[in-house]
Order: sequence, then C-alpha cells, then structure tokens
Amino acid sequence: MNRPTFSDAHLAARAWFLERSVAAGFEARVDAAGNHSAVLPSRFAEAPTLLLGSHLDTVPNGGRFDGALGVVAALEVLRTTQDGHVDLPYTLEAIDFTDEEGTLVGLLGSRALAGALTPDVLRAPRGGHDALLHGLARAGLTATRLADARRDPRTIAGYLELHIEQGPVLENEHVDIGIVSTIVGSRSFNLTFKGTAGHAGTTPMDARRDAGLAAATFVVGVHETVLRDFPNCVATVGRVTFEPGAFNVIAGEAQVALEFRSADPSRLDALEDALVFRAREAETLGHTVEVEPVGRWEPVPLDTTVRTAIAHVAEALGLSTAELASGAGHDAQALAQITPSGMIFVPSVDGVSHQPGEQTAWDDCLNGANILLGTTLELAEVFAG
Ligand code: HGY
Ligand code: MN
Ligand code: MN
Repeated sequence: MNRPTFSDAHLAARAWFLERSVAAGFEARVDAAGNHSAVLPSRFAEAPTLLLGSHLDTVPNGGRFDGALGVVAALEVLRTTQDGHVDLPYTLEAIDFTDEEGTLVGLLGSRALAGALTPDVLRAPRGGHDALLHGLARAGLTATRLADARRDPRTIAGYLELHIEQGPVLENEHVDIGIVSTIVGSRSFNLTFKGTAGHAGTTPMDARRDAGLAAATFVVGVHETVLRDFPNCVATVGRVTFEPGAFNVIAGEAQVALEFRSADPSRLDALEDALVFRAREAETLGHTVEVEPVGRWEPVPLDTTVRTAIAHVAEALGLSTAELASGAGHDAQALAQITPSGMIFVPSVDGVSHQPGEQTAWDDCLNGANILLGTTLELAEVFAG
C-alpha cells in the first residue's frame, strides 16, 4: 500500500469510504482538517457522539491493515447497528483521520479535532512546511482553517479504535485481543551535519570534513546509546540524505531524520539530551550541527472504563485478552486528551508492519470488529449517562 497523505491513492481511498458511507444511507461529512466521517444520528436530540475510527493514510510502501482495518470496521459497526435497528443514546460516527502517519505532520486530523493543533506544530512539521501547504491544497484545505475542526469535548461521549498490534506480543502469547493500556510518546528531529564538500580524488583522507561520515557516525552512536542506556526505549534513523550526493564529491551536508519513543515522559527528556549530545560530538571534528525539532507526541494512558468494557465483551465472546502498551503511535493518543478513549488490538503475523508483508488473519479481523461492535453497545449505558 502506498497511500501517503493526500497522494492520489489516499484521496481515492477517502472517496471510496465516503461513497460506501452514502451507499449505506449515512450522512457523509468532511471537516476543516479533512477528517472524513460517516454519521448515524441517535434519535435523541443533543445526544453526544461516540467516535469510532482510525486512518486511511499509510507510510510509504506500507501494509494493507494499518489504519484501514479500523476505518472499515467502524463503518461496519454503523451498518450493523442500523440494520439491527439498535437504539443507542449516542450518535455513532465512523471517522478517517487525516495524516495519522506523519507524512506531513502526524496525528494532524485527530489533533485538530482535539483542539491540540497549535501554530508551532505547523511551523516546522516533519514532512516540511511547503509539502504541508501543497498537500492541503491538493485536498482543498488550508492551514489557517485546520483549527476549525476542533470539537467541543462535551459533544463527544468517547473514542474507540480497532488496530493491528504491529508487534509480536499477541501472536507470541497466543492471545486473541489486545487491550491497550498506554500509548508511547515520541519525538522527531531533523539533524543537519555541515562539513566541506570537496573532490573525492584529490582531497587527502586526513584533510576532509566529510558530512556523510559525521552523519553515519551519529547513526551508529544512536543505536549504541539506546541499546546501552535506554532499555524499553527505541530510536530510529529512517532517512539519511547526503548533499550534493555524487560518487566523486565529498558530502558537504547530510540530513538525518531521527525519531525516538518511550512510554515514560522523563525517559523521553533523557533520550533527547543523550542523542543531541551524541550529534554535537561532530562539532569536535569541525562540523556544524543543526538540530530542529519537527514532531512531538506525549505518552498517554487509555481510559480504564473503556478497557474494562473491552475485556467484558471479549470474555462474553470467548476470546482471550492481554493488556499491553502500544509501541506505535495512534490517533487515540490525541483523542485521549479530550474524551475517554480505548484501543482494541488484533495480532500481526510475525509482528510485521509498515511494509507490504503486514498481515492479520481474517478471523482476527472479524474478532476485532465484533469487539468494536460489542464495546460500542456495552458503553451505551456508561457513556451516555
Ligand atoms: O508511527 C507510528 O507509530 C504509527 O504507525 N503512526
Ligand atoms: Mn496506524
Ligand atoms: Mn502506521
């Protein structure tokens, strides 16, 4: 799957979702942040909305289940509820959030809805400011109006998200359903190492300020530092670019995309200090190093009432469960700031995700969708008061 935010494939998938929503008789909505929704109104006026959703955008060359499973299952819950003439004390809304993956910003649509999209988030987004403006324009959106997508939290009863685990825990422990306890926080930085471009043939090895070497040394340093000093944390360099990028020119500049994660806010601070320190070691070799923060998501615990409801429903369906933290980020971590939120995980084959080999058995997808439906029904009494 290659549906980066606002790519043709992404826009086509969103159009498909709206077509299927309208075909099922639901009201289709698109808000100022481009979040796409199908709405099944409650017959009770002033009823709050229970949001069910995930995202249709993918990472480059991603998998078929990350995000899409949650959006399609949410739509199916609305269709099943409508077909069953179930009278719920809340409006149901299946929602596809904009740019969850951070091709442009990260949790863009869900943070806009939660009222957390501050100007500094948009000033230096990890996909680049020009790419953000261009992408928004492709979707008929504008940066100045994104914040209009904010919802009054009093109108929202809660948020549920079905998602693949994207890791090996459920499969290794032969557990059907994961109940997410917390979602990790993450921070992203663009690092620029500046040396001196030069002739690859005539510049002696001991007379170089090779930005490529500085960047590569840093990448090794990231791995060493986190392995040695930060158990249960992760750090990734997913992209390095050398400028000018020719066989016969010593790199004068290197760009490094760094991201690190932890479930513990204090460890995120310590990780930031340690990894920036490693980057700045290049200055002792005569390089200049620029460190630009381009993304930040806080760790968040998920709602205990929702977690209990998921466990009840799974037990009633005879499905085994385990509580686990999510090492992946999700829209639920934005929604959890304003409303009781919960996540249902289903197993990922071999724990593989963010690549074409991403796979979840259909029976597990079915289990997840049934838990999503059951939890929607179970929470009716709880959330609607
Ligand atoms: O990057 C993540 O953890 C998620 O897939 N957006
Ligand atoms: Mn996802
Ligand atoms: Mn993802």
